[in-house]
Amino acid sequence: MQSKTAPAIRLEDYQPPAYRIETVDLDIRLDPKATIVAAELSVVRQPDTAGHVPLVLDGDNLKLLSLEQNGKTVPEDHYKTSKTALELAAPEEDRFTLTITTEVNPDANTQLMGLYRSSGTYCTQCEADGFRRITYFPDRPDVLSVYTVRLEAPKTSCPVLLANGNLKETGEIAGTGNHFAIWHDPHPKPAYLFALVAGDLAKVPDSFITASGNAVELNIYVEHGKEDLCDWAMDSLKRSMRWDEDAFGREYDLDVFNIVAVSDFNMGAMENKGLNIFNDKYVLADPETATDQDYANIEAVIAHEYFHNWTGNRITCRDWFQLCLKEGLTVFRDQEFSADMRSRPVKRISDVKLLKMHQFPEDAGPLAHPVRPRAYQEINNFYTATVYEKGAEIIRMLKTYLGAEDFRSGLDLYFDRHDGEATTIEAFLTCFEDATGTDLDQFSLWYEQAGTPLVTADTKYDPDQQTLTVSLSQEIPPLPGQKTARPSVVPLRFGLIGANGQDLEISECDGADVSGGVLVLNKARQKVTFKQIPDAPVLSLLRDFSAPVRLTQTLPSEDLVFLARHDTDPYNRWQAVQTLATQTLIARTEAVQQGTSHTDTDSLIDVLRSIVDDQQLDPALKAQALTLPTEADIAQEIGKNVDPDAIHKARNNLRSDIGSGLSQHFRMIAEEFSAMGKFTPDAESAGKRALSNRALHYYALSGDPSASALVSDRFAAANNMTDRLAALTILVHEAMNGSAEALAAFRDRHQSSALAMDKWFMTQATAPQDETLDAISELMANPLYDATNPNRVRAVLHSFATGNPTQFARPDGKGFELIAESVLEIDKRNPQVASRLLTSFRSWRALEKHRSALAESALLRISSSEELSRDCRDIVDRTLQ
Ligand code: B3K
Ligand code: ZN
Repeated sequence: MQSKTAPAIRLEDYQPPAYRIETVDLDIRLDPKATIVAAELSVVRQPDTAGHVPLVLDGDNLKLLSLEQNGKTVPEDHYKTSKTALELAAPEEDRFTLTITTEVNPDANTQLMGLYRSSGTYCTQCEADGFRRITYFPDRPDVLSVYTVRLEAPKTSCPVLLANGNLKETGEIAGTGNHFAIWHDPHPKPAYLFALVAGDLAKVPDSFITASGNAVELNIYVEHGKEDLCDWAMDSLKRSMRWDEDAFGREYDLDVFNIVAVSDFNMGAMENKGLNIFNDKYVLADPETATDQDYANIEAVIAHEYFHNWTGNRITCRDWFQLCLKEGLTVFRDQEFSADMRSRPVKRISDVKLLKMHQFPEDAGPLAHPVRPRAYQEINNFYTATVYEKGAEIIRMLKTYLGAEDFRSGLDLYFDRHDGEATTIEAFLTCFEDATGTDLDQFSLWYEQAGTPLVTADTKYDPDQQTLTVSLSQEIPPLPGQKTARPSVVPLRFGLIGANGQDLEISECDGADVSGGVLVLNKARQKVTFKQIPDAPVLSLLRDFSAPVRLTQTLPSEDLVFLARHDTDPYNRWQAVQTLATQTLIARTEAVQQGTSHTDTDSLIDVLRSIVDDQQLDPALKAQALTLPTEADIAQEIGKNVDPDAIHKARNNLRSDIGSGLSQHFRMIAEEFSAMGKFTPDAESAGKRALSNRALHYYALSGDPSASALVSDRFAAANNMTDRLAALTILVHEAMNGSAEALAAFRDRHQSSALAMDKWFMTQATAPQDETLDAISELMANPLYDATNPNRVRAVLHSFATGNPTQFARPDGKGFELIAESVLEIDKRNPQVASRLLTSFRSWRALEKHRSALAESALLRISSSEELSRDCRDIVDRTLQ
């Protein structure tokens, strides 16, 4: 527990390990309260280690039972243990065997790091530093070892015994009721990829033949009775395996690939070699309990963990500062996979929405950090949107900048050159430099500089010269502790659109490389002149969101309307609608604050009408275009002195105006799709449901007296969770007649499914009414709520703090107090879940004075606790700094 800030770990202090561990032989006898772990390590001193230094092994909360070196008990004066380490006096030999026996208590492990039990099943989580809670070990990603694991447990309670790699042997131990399994993983790996699972689980088997003809056994393990919920996950796994062969030439490399779904898990899933462990939320699905979004998430997370087999496992990180090496690249790969499986533009829009919702505020607030941080207090706090999502954007920019073919050659070289290694961002970029001859020095600034660059673009057309001049600039707004940022390489995909809506051919241009429709901005200020342009075109810039920047472009609103109607780039067409809506919402927020009447919205409604009427447009895209920026998006745009109530009011008014302005359109769409028949989870059907439910929501706000009955009917008639939850959300969030009955009906129908009930919790926790705060206390007292389960905590508290801006930032301070109290309470058991919840305060300084003072006092209350975990101490200190 930390009452003061601990010294930071710094990238510049990196030292290679003094000892390597070639092989690890684990013999684990499982017991709920006293599991015995015997670890035999073959230790090798590194030749370049200066002199003989002690061997320091990490440990956390371990009970040491015995320690032997080359089969002999180590005398007590040859080693010492502390809370965090075992230090063995400098050994004489260059190679020796160390046998360590420790005892751990899985049932007492509430942190869900190391070895713990979830609903009676033993499972592990070792990334980033959980292995040290199982045995003493150099728990760092650059120590790679070959593991052999023997597991022993009672056969009746633990018929399933799993570890990484291939199964070598199984057997029974006569007279004990115990059985054992021996697993061997031939691929050297760091300790964070170790995993074991033991319990009474059902197996859903399948198989896959790799491109080279190797047969791979695939299994998904779940609680008994949930076998039927695994079809989609298995299908996603097989598609991921094939796709990685086709798109990146990467094949699977073991005889078996196991996935286990557990119900208590701190995050989404974990890529342990050959034995992925998942939060069951990202495995289990059927139409009755999972939404279209759940199906899409399962597909993406299954793919993500599978893709780590190459980007993360075969090639791992030298140290945790390089986390984005595996995470950014793997997110990019899973995004591309989903784009190929679904609609590419819709996938891109939803990825960018998530980036702007999570990463942009992080990058603009006190928790901002470079994609490759230079220092950390607690590495588990760096599994952030910046490392993951901005990290993926950097990879995408690299591809845009180099072109698809050169990108692929660089990546092939990376796989070839670094297979089996723990490496760095520099080594990764060098592969692209070597493969293509491009200097990536300036490009590499993306990894070093925190903050979202602000790009401005100003266009001037000269009819006499027939030129279009674009004046561009880039800068990163100042961040505490960061030197003035240097201009980076910003690839801006663009088009010049003529009056007929078609892109112009570009024949001549000065001031930038614009080949392949990408304008490369690499100076602080840059003037680009397009020549031989007979009529003034409209510049469509940052197409496909080709760089993670904020773009300010001086476009008259008629040009925005033009782009919203005609841009051939679906992302920018969507963005134009968003920009129009944002401008309207900001003006309306100001009007609410000043008590004046609000601005005209006819042009926005006309644009939305043309989108609804466009027969060519994919329903999923229409649904995206009809979705207004969230209240959090608007707050972010406003940036300071934020009044969440004014934003809420302004957005509600606009939604009602759109609803009544287009009520007949919405009614028609809602009715047209309501009889879609049998549920299928494909992207096309999901898109139709999204549009239908969006239309239903607007129609509910139209003021039409029949709307409420239509929503209630939809709720009652829904044959799938997507439609049922959409109708429930409308009823509850709009406080409509029938909402209490619908909530009761939902609970009665779904109370046996914890994952479905999370949606019930979340719907109520995000209801924007004042009563929600009391409702939350009731939800937390509900027998179906479990404060020790991370999914339940996220469904109630996290969704309240991040998805209910007016109630979280209530002017009486009770929303902040609820979350502060909860953080302190959860922190005692599970610091990772607590510190994640605590990050919901990150934008507190942008709030108006009264609310920011309330947030500050809630934060100070957390900070004054003497008992804080390192995880929460780190976040609260940075949030307040
Ligand atoms: N690598 C894990 C995340 C581990 C989080 C540790 N606090 C899941 C993933 O990114 O695939
Ligand atoms: Zn990952």
